[in-house]
Amino acid sequence: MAGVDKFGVIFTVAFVAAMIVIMATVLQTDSTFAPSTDSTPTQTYSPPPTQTYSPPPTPTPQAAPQTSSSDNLKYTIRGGIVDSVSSDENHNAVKIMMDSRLDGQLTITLTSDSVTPFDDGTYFVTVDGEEVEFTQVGKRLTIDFMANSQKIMIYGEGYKSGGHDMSSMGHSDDSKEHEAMMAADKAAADKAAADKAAAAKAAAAAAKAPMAVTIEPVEGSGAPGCEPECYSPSTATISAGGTVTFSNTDMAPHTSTSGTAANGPDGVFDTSLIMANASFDVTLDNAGTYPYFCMVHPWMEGTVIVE
Ligand SMILES: [Cu+2]
Repeated sequence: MAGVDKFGVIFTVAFVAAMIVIMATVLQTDSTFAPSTDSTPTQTYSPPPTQTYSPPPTPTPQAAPQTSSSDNLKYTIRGGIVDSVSSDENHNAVKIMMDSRLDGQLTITLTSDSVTPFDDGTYFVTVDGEEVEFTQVGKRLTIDFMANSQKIMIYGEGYKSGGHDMSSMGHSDDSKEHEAMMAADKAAADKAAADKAAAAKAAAAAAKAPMAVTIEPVEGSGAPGCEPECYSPSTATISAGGTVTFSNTDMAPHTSTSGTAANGPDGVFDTSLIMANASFDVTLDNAGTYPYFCMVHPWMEGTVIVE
């Protein structure tokens, strides 16, 4: 019995001790849930920030838009990189040199300083010398280009109207524009030459000999001494089919007889004697040079040229 009791006492003591520990634990635990009746701040648990791994952005130069500004022009490009942007004042143009490995698109915002648009506010764009379509919103142009394109030119007022300066066209990297402009200039020159020829022809027509002319004996031609210009004009020119009016404004009667005083009349025409204040018309249809003289005063000689 004593052994049993001893064991029971030890068990009881151990049990009580265990209960005390349990109660203490429960009470302590309860205290954390009890409403706070004093100013002791409630302990709250704040977990440390979760560390998350963010890989650095993978550089993708061919696909990522490259945005920058050069020469005060803002642009964005896809499919390539821009090497340079510059204004070409001689051509009133902006030149964009680029390296494109893919089909891409350039969006650029122009300024009044860089290139002046045409009167309607638009521009003229070439990619490697070929005119291309583009989208324009205000001064922002969006230009598509093919892979391996190297140069975009944006032209404004003065390009189409021929305002470029010939002396400034020697840039080796402008060879295609140069050739295009030379071709345009040649066409313009050809047209100018054609216009000039047409004008010359018109001028020649305007300068064509008249269809009528009046020839008069000079005053006092009835006596020697007026030669070799006893008729005025002494050489007259008319067009074929034109008419020569021999008008006698002198006091003496005269004739105008084709031929020469030396060889006599040749029979082409003869006014016969024209009295003072009278006249005689001769119509000549065939081109040629017709000498004539006065039968009365053989020192009077003249020439009619028919063209
Ligand atoms: Cu005469």
